[in-house]
Amino acid sequence: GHKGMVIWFVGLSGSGKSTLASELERRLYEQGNHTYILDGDNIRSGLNSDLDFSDQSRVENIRRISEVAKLMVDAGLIVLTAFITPFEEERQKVKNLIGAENYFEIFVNCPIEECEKRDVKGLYAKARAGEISNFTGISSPFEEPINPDLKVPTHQMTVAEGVDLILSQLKDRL
Ligand code: GGZ
Repeated sequence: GHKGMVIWFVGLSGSGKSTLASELERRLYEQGNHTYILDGDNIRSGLNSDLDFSDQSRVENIRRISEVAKLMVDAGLIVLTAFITPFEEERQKVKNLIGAENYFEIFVNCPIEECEKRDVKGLYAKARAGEISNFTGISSPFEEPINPDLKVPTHQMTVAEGVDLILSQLKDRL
């Protein structure tokens, strides 16, 4: 039995946020927790389908997600979010809205060179070619988190090691 909380992943496209979130969800579920993942697949396609990748839309994207996450925390869920969340000011607002005691911020600090080398979806190539504008890390800013609860360098560890690290740090917060 746990109280609701938010595990908020921050990082570049291709850094591994969604991969870590789904494996972490699997492990938390095994331990009897009730979880929910918020990511681009279920948020940007629906609730936030009116938003693009301008700075203003990213701010609004994160604002709505944080309000949804807050409702889910009130319902007692462990919410895992996987969004770039490029601005420090927005991350501070999320933390204030959710409450610091229920907020755990994970910086998936894979360097852009490695994200671009992976280029899982071919988006970096398109951004370099000018086919995608406002692309984070190339033509749109990414502000590194100032004080994350944890950093997970996915270029230096396996998914399983990353999730073990998260669970070890999360233990006394669950
Ligand atoms: C960044 C973009 C862009 C641009 C499409 N910039 O790797 P992905 O594909 O699956 O995840 C990225 C996702 C980023 O959306 P977020 O909601 O996480 O961003 S933010 O928190 O800044 O609001 C990427 C895809 O959308 N994508 N165009 N221009 N990522």
